[in-house]
Amino acid sequence: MLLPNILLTGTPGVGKTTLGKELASRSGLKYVNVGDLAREGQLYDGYDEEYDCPILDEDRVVDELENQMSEGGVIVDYHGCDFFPERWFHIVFVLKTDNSILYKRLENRGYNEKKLKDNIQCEIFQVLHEEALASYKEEIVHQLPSNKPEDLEDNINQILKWIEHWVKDHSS
Ligand code: DAT
Repeated sequence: MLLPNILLTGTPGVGKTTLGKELASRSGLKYVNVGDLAREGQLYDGYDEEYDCPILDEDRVVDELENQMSEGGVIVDYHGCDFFPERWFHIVFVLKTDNSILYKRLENRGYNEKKLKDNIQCEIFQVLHEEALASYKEEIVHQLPSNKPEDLEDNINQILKWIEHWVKDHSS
């Protein structure tokens, strides 16, 4: 059976991991967290002193994922999306969270002032939405609200329905 690949993107803290894991367990699709994948495989290329974090080796991440992406049925979670091959994804969801809610979530994560400010600005200026629109066809890019538990439930149900339709359309 053919299964679609789904990209979940958005500013850190908007709820990609929460949605991705729950969606995977309810759809049977595989969940891949690119941050975890990079950490496990040390897929890094240098260190960013300003942001105090390793720099992702995007080419190695793409190589690492290529086989499973061509098989299909993968949910990818990352706060960036312009380096994945466009052909990988059948649909792209950009999660959105209100600033005050996102601020609290990131504060709880122990982010320092600079990291907090940069991430809130990233959300205000819709950086990931712009990046998604610049990297994928407009008609496959969708924004999803991600403020409260009911949003999570709505998003899961909406995506499960979309998967069901996609599978029906691609069987025969
Ligand atoms: P991300 O993977 O985008 O960095 P996350 O899934 O780790 O984000 O979520 C960050 C925090 O927000 C975490 O404590 C769970 C919470 N959260 C996620 N989605 C939510 C929602 N729809 N309603 C309330 N809290 C949510």
